Amino acid sequence: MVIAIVQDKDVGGLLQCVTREGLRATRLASSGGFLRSGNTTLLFGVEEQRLEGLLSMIRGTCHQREEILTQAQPIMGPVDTHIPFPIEVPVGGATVFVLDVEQFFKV
Ligand code: 2BA
Repeated sequence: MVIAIVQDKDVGGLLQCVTREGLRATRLASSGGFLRSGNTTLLFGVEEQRLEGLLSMIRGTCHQREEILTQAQPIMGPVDTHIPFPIEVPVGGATVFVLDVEQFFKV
């Protein structure tokens, strides 16, 4: 199982690429705890032999960008109060978790 947190701008290209290769994906709307802005979490159930192919599609389609943070978000602690705003934060390409799946079935 691959969980990829992807910037919204990169999702279309990545999904086009993976569906062309016959891989399946589930798209969840999500948002980051730091910027509090929208991103997309993709779940891919993939066989081990197709894992590297999927990871290179993610690497090839997801790019790093600078996002502007204009004010402290409520979740940030007192340490953040000394940050001079606005600040530029590098976001992405993609944040990827690869997990072993114990069972997979459909009913
Ligand atoms: P955000 O939490 O909104 O984070 C956006 C970007 O802000 C991060 O980009 C990183 O460059 C910066 N950032 C986040 N937390 C920070 C902190 N405590 N101090 C300084 N800079 C910080 P990415 O690392 O590319 O992460 C993009 C998005 O991926 C995150 O959005 C979050 O939704 C997710 N993500 C990243 N690491 C994660 C993790 N370990 N667990 C769960 N989700 C994660």
